[in-house]
Amino acid sequence: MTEDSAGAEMIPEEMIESETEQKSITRRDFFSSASTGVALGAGLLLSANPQGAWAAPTAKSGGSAGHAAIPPGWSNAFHPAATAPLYPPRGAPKAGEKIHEFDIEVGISVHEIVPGIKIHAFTYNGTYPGPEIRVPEGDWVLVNFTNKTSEFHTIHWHGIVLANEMDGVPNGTQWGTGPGETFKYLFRAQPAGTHFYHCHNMTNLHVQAGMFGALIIEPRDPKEDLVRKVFPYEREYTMLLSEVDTVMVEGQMERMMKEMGVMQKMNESPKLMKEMNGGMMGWFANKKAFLDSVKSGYIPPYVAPRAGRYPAPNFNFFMINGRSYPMTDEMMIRSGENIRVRLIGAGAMPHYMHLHGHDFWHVCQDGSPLQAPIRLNTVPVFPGTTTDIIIQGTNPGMWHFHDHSDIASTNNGIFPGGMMTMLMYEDAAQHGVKVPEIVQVSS
Ligand SMILES: [Cu+2]
Repeated sequence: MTEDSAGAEMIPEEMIESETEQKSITRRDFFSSASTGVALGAGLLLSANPQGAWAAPTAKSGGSAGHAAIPPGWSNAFHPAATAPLYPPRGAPKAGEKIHEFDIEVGISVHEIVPGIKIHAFTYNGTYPGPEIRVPEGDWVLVNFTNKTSEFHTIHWHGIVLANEMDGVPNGTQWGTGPGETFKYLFRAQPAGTHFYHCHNMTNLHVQAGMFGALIIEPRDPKEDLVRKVFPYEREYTMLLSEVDTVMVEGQMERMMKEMGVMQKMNESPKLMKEMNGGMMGWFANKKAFLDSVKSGYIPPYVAPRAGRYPAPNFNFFMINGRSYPMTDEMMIRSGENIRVRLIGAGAMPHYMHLHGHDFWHVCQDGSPLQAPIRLNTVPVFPGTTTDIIIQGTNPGMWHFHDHSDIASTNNGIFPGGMMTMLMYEDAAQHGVKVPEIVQVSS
């Protein structure tokens, strides 16, 4: 425990799930019968399959891509209707359609970023980040979301084309899910590709505190996956990129516990929340109500912030899947192998992921295959975007893969650390390359 996390003692022990007691996601897959009991209103019919226009590759990928501008076999014709949903986003599961059911609970956990640095976290099922959800396109996803904290939370399904009521925007598409409440999210998994989910309440705190996770939608027919056709691969890695100001998170978690009583009262009465009309939390019925309040003396919190309440974050830890170097997981590869890496900009800062000793292919953006893959050695991953790359095993060794923004290569300002991992060749020795096993924590 560091001085930075001095607020930790303020949180009652019973609120905290031990990091060793993390619950795994439970999953039940079933097919819909006529009585699913979850209806979303009338369905919207679409007559065309917009992805049907995607031309199939015409040639087999012929070995190494070499210096070709575009890998052989890549063909992704532009289609003006391609952003129309493949399946109607509204409506309920019909008989015979598959439903993947998940139970997700948000609780408070202690999360260790690197040895010696622990923070209190809001976690989906006890892990930071939350569990990866992976489903085929077109199937239904049913998530029973239960809140075991004293705060309001939601789950926003980022990049998913779904019914408006399922979008997870608190006081927008739903009331925030309050203490002890359960909200059922039901949506079709579409479009295929790399996506993620996160809390949409007080995102500056809640996302830093751990409320995000990967949502991977597999193509209905994996054999028709353009990426896989051109770059056959067996192994893939998902990397959620984010950062945290540990001082801010600990301070605000402490404050949250102090306000617990008021929050619970508001939860008992959404009406009360409306009546308060911005008096406490800054929620207004509409723009006019907000402007009227300002005219009659209401001072928005950003005008005169109470000391220490909303400090701009000063990020001091930069993470891949919730851990900083040297605790990040390595990527494994063999000579001649393709691996797919799904990079997700889950935090608030851009990151510039750079691979040593290789070029790679940027193949998908925000889930969709690009018009043509782009050959790069550094790819920017902006907040809210996802970027899929293919790394080809062409240069045995141990290679750095990291955010090239130098501030993100530190832990609390000390190099090396942060958003860094290694591409490790399993067959390096067979190729005469000696790969050292070194862990460095200071320079
Ligand atoms: Cu939240």
